[in-house]
Amino acid sequence: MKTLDAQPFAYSFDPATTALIVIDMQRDFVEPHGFGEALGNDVSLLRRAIDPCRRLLDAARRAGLFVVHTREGHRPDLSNCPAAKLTRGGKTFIGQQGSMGRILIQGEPGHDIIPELYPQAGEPIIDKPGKGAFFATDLHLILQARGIRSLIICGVTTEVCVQTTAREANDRGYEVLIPEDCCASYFPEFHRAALEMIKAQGAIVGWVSDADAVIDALR
Ligand code: C5J
Repeated sequence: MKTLDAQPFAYSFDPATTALIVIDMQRDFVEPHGFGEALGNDVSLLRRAIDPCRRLLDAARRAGLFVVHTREGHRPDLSNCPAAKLTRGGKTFIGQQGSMGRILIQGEPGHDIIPELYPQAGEPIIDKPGKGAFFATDLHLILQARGIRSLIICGVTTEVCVQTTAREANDRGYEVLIPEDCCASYFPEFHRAALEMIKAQGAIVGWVSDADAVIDALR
């Protein structure tokens, strides 16, 4: 077992039954001209998570952790994009042509994971139509088949896909740890509030730590 300082109290995990889940580190969210920017966001705010994520990813790979990546997106014919999501806010961005291809559409350049965190051979990529990585995917089956019981969850954005996935994971019986500097939001106050909610009430959803503490524990 490895133990590290975390909030609200120390967190212990067994690397053999722990997976690192990297949520939606896609060009559409992190780079200009994608989905994030189409929604009016300053995507540069998300880039603070890239270096801590890369260091954590390297450490996880060295330690032999099971690594899983996710991508949010939809089929080219939009058949798995509910109308409520397509027209949210009265405007349609998903499926529109942008400079990185059609926005949030599987197979387009913008849908791909950023080069800094690109998956290696053998690391599953979960394509998800929703915010949570467990909804309408085979993530739970894949983790169960590997005997995974704890998840280290990082990626973007903190209060949307990271938090939704953490809540889904908690309800399925996984221990959840979030390294705060490995997540980011277009709204820094939402980042802070989401992490407060996760670790409140004695880790009601999970624990919060940072990249250095997890990397040290993995050494
Ligand atoms: C959003 C995500 N924010 N990956 N997706 O729409 O957090």
